[in-house]
Amino acid sequence: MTITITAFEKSPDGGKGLARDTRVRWALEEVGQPYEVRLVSFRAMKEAAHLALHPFGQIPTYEEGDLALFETGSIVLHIAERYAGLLPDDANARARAITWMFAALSTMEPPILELGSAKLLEGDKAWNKERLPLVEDRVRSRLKQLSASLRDADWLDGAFSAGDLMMVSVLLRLKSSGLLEEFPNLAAYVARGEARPAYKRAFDAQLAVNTGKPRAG
Ligand SMILES: N[C@@H](CCC(=O)N[C@@H](CS)C(=O)NCC(=O)O)C(=O)O
Repeated sequence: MTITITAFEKSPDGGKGLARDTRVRWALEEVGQPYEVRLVSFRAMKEAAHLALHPFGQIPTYEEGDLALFETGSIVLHIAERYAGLLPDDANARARAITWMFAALSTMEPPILELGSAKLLEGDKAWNKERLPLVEDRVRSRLKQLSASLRDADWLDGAFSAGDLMMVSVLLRLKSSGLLEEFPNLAAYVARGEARPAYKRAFDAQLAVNTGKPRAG
């Protein structure tokens, strides 16, 4: 059955891989499933056809036969449950990997997104100089806890899983902030994720859309 996802026709990040279709592409590459991409403009995302797939008018979406999904947490979990390669067989280890997916999305991502908004959308406000260090500290305190949990392991809980895929995807947003470098084990963890061949294929595919260059190979 053909899998089709949606992605930005032109990503605001110019192809740095921060648009969330990258994590879905990465999951599909990890499990070896081919997929098609329907590119959507900002205007089309708010029109009825796309809103029927995504009530909040965003990307990515995921279609497979009769199934249509939105929210990357749900999409990546679906891929991980349907295809082998992203979740361990052992039931408890599987539950822990899913827990890390939730941790990435509901504990780590919110303060990281808040930092992005504070820099990009509120940089010109008089109060931003006072607020920004507070927002940075909230991110730092989560990174410190995550760093203590990871210690010197390669991945969060044994073998690479959908939990790591989601966590690395979320942490990648901090790359230009300098915060990751304060926690060398986390910087190395993110680099390990980026070095995975499946991530590279996903990254290159979204970059090709944004630079107009066809995918190599
Ligand atoms: N929680 C959603 C967030 C989706 C999201 O924020 N998508 C962004 C692109 S990465 C988007 O479509 N932004 C355009 C908009 O909100 O109008 C998920 O994980 O799928």
